Amino acid sequence: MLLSNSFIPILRDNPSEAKIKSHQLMLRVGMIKQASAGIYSWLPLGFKIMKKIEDIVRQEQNKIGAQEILMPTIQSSDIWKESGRYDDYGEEMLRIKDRQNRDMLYGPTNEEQVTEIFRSSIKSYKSLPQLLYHIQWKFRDEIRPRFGIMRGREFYMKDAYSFDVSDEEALYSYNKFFLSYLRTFKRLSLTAIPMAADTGPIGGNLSHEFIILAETGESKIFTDKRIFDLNSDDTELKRDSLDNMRKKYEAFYAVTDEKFNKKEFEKIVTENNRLITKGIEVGHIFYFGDKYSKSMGASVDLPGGKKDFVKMGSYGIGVSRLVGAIIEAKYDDKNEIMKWPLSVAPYDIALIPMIKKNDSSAMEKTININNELLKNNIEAVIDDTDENISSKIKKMNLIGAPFQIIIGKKSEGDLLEFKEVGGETKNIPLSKIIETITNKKNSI
Ligand code: P5A
Repeated sequence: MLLSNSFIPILRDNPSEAKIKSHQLMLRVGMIKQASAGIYSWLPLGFKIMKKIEDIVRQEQNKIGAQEILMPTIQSSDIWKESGRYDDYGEEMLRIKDRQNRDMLYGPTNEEQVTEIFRSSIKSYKSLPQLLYHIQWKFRDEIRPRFGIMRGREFYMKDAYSFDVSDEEALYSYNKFFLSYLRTFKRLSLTAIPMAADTGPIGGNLSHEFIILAETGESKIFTDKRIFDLNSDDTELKRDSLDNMRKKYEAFYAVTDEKFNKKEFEKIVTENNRLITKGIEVGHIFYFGDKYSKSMGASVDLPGGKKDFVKMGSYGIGVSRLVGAIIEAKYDDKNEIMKWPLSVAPYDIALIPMIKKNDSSAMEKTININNELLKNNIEAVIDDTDENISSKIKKMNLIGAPFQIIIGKKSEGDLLEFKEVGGETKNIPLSKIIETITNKKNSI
């Protein structure tokens, strides 16, 4: 991609309305454009990154056997009246009337809609479990939309729903999502800690929020810091293995402020292991049994001829919020350097030619390099403008491709001036650069 042809409107300075670094960077490099309070258009750079995040989320859902569907953004109020949440949800729900004067709404979440789909087709325990998910826009008329897309009114969410025959089976499903969340956030190069949390308007009594540490986060957390040393690498999709994984995490104190109890915290966690800090909630999972299936009549035939209401859970990831969360975790705002994890980087590498007047050689060399990169599935962004080299590097540091090649005096013959952002500059041949990037990509 040539920068001169791109729609990446970069601002010289940080926009004054943005209070946290993710919001600043997103406006500064033109990833998003506000349409109205808490509602944004996604411009090419931001959209590209969000789509890459979405792909990883999708792959990890598919790996645990969840099936993708797409439910509408606009829902009928009838199903919400059945579940009893039409009145409970309050002013956060955007209510709409159609031309027939029917009450409609812009979905803030989809428990009712998916239960309605389930009950109309699945009648027997033999068809269980069912894990369904979609990735769709939501609307919540938040009192205080802020920090850009972090707390938007319109936002992009992956929401999954599980249907099982018993509590025991439902917890197996819950644990599959628990694992898939740990794997998803790891691939996004984030350390997200599962924390016992309140269930709020979704309901139920078992719930975990997945939180990444960030000073600017809205969630207050209280935890035993040893939980950060855990990983789920050896967990398999089997009952015992999943059970052990969740137990391993639950063995450490980790809660949000709604669940915090000072006495308990100080009793269980020794002083040097206590961590009280803030974080960003990037995912939230719930188990609520028959809360929706009972009120909406979603039951299945059991082996002995009896019927029972299915046991359900729901599982959310804030896909649009993750764009901001990754910036909060990775952006060095003092030096104005963003390094996107290779798994979601908008471009793999930046090519920065030093272009002299009446001399096309640097640009020709750059195009040749780009052709070689393309053959190897490496996507580059090329600064073909005639700005000076330091402002070009500044721009590329904000765009955040994780690698850079400067095609100038120090790139002679076969040896190119190459660096991984944040690392040392090396003079190496293109073949070596391709090998380095390909190896890193393959290990994601
Ligand atoms: C779980 C899936 C639910 O809605 N129903 C379906 C359940 N959970 S939740 O915690 O309310 O939301 C899931 C995730 O969505 C993100 N999120 C937001 N992102 C941006 N702006 C918002 N206003 C917003 N509200 C929620 C969070 O990442 C949350 O974990």
